[in-house]
Amino acid sequence: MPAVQTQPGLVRAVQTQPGLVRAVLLLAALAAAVLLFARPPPVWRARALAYAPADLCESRLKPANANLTHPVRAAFVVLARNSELHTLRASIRQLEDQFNARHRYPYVFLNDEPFTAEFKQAMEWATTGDCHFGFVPYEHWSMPPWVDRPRALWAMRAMGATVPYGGSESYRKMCRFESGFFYRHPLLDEYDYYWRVEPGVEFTCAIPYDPFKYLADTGKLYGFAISLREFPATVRTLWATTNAFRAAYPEYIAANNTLRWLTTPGGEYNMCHFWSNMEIASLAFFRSPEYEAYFDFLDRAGGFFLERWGDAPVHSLAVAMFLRKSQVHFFDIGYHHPPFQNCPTDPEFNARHCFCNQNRSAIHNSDSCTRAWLELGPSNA
Ligand SMILES: Nc1nc2c(ncn2[C@@H]2O[C@H](COP(=O)(O)OP(=O)(O)OP(=O)(O)O)[C@@H](O)[C@H]2O)c(=O)[nH]1
Ligand SMILES: *[C@@H]1O[C@H](CO)[C@@H](O)[C@H](O)[C@H]1NC(C)=O
Ligand SMILES: *[C@@H]1O[C@H](CO)[C@@H](O)[C@H](O)[C@H]1NC(C)=O
Ligand SMILES: *[C@@H]1O[C@H](CO)[C@@H](O)[C@H](O)[C@H]1NC(C)=O
Ligand SMILES: [Mg+2]
Repeated sequence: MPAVQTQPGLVRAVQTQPGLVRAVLLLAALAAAVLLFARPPPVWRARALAYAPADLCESRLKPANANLTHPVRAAFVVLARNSELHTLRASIRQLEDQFNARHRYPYVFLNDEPFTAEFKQAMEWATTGDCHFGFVPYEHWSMPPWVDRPRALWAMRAMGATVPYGGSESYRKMCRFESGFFYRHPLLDEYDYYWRVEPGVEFTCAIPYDPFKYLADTGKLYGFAISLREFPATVRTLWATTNAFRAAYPEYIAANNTLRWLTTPGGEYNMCHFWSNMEIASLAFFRSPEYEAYFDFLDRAGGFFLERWGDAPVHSLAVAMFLRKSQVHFFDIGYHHPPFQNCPTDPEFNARHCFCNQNRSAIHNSDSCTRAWLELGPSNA
């Protein structure tokens, strides 16, 4: 009669070990409370929802590349619309001629809408590297649910035509995606470095070395070609929010950081930023706990929509907080994203390998912050 025996056994356990039972009941109650009330914070909830349906991610591998090994796990990352096929094709042909035909690094194309068959075929033909086409899920391309939508729409209308894309919601989604999500796309999982390429840019000189390998060999984490000053109206509270982040996470701020590059003598933001449409950088930098904490902090503040925070100042403020000067590299390559360009300074290199005019280089523009970057003295932080 085992059933009869276990009943008194249980009763005896309750009588002799009331502490244990109380602990079990308390744990059960706690578990119920957690399940019922403690929903994850919005950022994590949004991230948990994110997915990239398998049928919207496609890899087109070139048989000739089957046995190719690269010195660095790296890829070009191109966010583009189907309608940008032709301007992108022109940019990629130049990139291939000036650099990639000799290296055959792969490409990752991303879009918030499915790529058309025509787009995929054109990119496959324009490139020497393997092509991967990825879909950006809604959760990574949207105004998050915790942003006050009427207030955001009002802010967009108010900014309107006073600054480029001031009234555009899709531009804001793009900036948020490029700030906090591109590096989380599953198609990037197998890479350590990326090079951002946009439709319509030009590569005006041969690139006779491998920038990815250069970063890896030197232990540098971020590279840029052009720096500029941001439109103040787009980042009204970005600096205050960044200061709040620094106060909340002092352990994340590098001892020898480069914040002095982008602050005024009065301690305000001087609007300097690396122009992020061309960056060659480490993905580990973006995937780091400090970068992710910074992005989440900004995302919760809502400024991507309540103002028009660009991914360029966001990346730059992160670089300035988390990296030393020696971890950042100025790639003096021939690069043109209208209306600004970088044209290499060395006259002999320029004459032999370029079709740009050094006099037109953004480094001569008073809005460029590149000279200030190069002349930045040692940190006294
Ligand atoms: N798929 C997709 N890509 C977009 C969208 N908006 C912008 N992009 C891409 O995001 C990048 C930045 O957008 P751009 O329009 O070039 O913005 P910008 O560089 O600040 O400004 P301009 O180049 O002067 O227009 C480019 O690679 C675009 O192709 C969009 O709605 N959907
Ligand atoms: C790749 O390597 C395999 C095994 O060595 C070989 O059979 C194949 O022909 C190679 N493919 C190419 C494209 O070189
Ligand atoms: C910061 O820079 C100083 C001077 O170059 C150096 O002595 C110190 O070790 C650096 N600190 C860190 C944490 O890199
Ligand atoms: C660049 O500017 C200098 C000084 O004004 C001038 O002498 C030179 O011819 C210019 N170069 C080109 C390629 O226009
Ligand atoms: Mg652009």
